[in-house]
Amino acid sequence: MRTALITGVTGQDGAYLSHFLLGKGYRVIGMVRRSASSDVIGERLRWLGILDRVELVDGNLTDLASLIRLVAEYQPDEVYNLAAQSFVATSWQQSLVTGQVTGIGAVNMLEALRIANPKARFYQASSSEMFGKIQEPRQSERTPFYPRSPYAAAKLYAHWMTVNYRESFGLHASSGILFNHESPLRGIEFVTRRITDGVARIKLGLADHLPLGNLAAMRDWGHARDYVQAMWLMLQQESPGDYVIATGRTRSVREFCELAFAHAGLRADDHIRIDPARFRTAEVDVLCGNAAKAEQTFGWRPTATLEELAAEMVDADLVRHRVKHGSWSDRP
Ligand code: NDP
Ligand code: GDR
Repeated sequence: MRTALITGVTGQDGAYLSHFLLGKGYRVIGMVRRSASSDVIGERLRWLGILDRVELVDGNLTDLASLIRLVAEYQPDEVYNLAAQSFVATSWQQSLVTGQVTGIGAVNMLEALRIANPKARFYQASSSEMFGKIQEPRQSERTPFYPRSPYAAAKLYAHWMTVNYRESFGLHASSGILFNHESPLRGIEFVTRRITDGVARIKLGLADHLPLGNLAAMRDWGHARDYVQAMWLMLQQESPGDYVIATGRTRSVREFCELAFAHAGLRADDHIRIDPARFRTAEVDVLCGNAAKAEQTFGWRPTATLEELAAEMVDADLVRHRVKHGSWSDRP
C-alpha cells in the first residue's frame, strides 16, 4: 500500500485529493495545523464521506521540525504540498504571513524531504496567478511570469525552489501550475462560491442582493475533482516536471453570475450590487491556460463544463441553506 502525505488536507483540494487517493488504495496522511475550532476541521472530508479514512496528524508548514518528524515517521511515497494562505485579497493585508506559509513553507517541506526522505515524490501547488499581468494570450509552461500580488510572488518563489531542488538535489519534485478550480467545497471567500451561496440565499428569501467587486475579471475555471487527478498523474511520471492544468476557456465573473442566477431561475442584474471596496489593489484581468503538455504527456483533459460546475455549486448551496440552518456538511 502506498502512502501519501497531504498538507492542506482540510482545504478544497485536500478533500478531493484524499478522496481520489483513497479510491486508488493509498494510505492517506493529512497534516492539520492546530486550531481552536477543531470540531469543524474535517468538514470537507466529512462532506465527501471520508473523514474516518484519512489519518489526521499535527503539523505546520512554518515549523520545519514538525515536517521533518512527519516525513521521517510516515516515510510517504508521495507528498502533496497544498497548504497555503491561498486568498489573493488577504495577501495584501498579510504579506509576511503569506510569504512565510505560501513561499517559505514549501521550501520547509522540500528541506524536510531532502533531510528525511529524499526518495519521496513531491507535488507543489503552483498557480496561474504567477502569470498575473499576462505576457501571452494563452499561458503555457513557457510563458514568462509577472506576479501581481504578494500571494503570486510567494507562489513564484515556491515554484522556482521546487525547480531548483529538482535540479540541485535530484528530488522527484513537480509543480502543477493550476488555473482556478472550483466545487461545492470551494472556500466561501472565493468569487464563484460567493456567487453560488448568494444565489441560494436570494432564492430562499434569506437575502435580496449580492455585493461583488470587479465583474469584468476573466478566469479559466475548472472543477477541482478533475484537477486533483492531474496532481496524481504528475507524480506517476518517471521524470518530474512542470505542467499547466487548465480548461483553455475563459469567462468573466459576470458570465459566471449569469449562469448561476439562471440555474436558480433568477436574473443576475436584478440582484448584483457593485461594491467598490471589493476591487483588488492590483487586478489580474484575464487568464486562459494551455494544458497541451499535460494532455500530450499523460492524457489529462478536463471533463466538467462551466454550466455543470455552476449548477452543482448552486444546488449544493441551496441544500446547505435549506437544512440550515442545519449542518454545513449535510450532503445534497
Ligand atoms: P484552501 O484555501 O481551500 O486550503 C488551504 C489549506 O492550507 C487549508 O487546509 C489550510 O488549513 C492549510 N494551511 C494554511 N496555512 C497553513 C499552515 N501554516 N500550516 C499547515 N496548513 C496550512 O486552498 P485550495 O484547496 O483551494 O488550494 C490548494 C492549494 O492550491 C493552495 O496552495 C492554493 O494556493 C493552490 N491553488 C489553488 C487553486 C484553486 O483554484 N483552488 C489554483 C492554483 C493553486 P486550515 O483549514 O487550517 O486553514
Ligand atoms: P483568484 O480567485 O484571486 O483568481 O485566486 P477569486 O475567486 O478570489 O477571484 C477571482 C476574480 O473575481 C473577482 N471578484 C471577486 N473576488 C472575490 N473573492 N470576491 C468578490 O466579491 C469579487 N468580485 C469580483 C476578483 O477581483 C478576481 O479577479 C484563486 C485562488 O484559489 C488562488 O489560491 C489560486 O492560486 C488562483 O485562484 C488560481
